[in-house]
Amino acid sequence: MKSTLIALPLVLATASFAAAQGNPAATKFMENWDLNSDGVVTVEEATEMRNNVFYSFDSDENGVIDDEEHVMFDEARANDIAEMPKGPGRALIQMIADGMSKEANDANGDGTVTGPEFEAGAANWLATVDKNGDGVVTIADFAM
Ligand SMILES: [Ca+2]
Ligand SMILES: [Ca+2]
Ligand SMILES: [Ca+2]
Repeated sequence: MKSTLIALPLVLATASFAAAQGNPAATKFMENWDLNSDGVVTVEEATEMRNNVFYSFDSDENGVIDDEEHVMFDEARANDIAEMPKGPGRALIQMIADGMSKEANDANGDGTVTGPEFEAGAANWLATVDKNGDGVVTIADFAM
């Protein structure tokens, strides 16, 4: 059983709902994806984290996430969404999770997702979270 904390480490059981930003999902996203803790998630950091996610779900390590492996990956993301209280936090997790779906990353439409396909999706995925369009994700992008 793969840990969902590896897939989407932003949703932890210890999430503080008293977070100053008022959105626990945003706080957790920054804590886990801002690898060097400078308050900014760059495309490089997003790429590295997505690689970690990819390899944690490529169970047989053949460089491809196939349908069987996607079952577990989809389940892990669904669990993370279900754990969030309804509201902006859940909507945010949904958006982030959708960006890691097979549909979003199977660039050549052959039904599986390769490491390079998943990695190439990082920039577009980050752009969907980057609401103010400055090319990086900061806590400011989560103001709602
Ligand atoms: Ca950073
Ligand atoms: Ca595989
Ligand atoms: Ca931004």
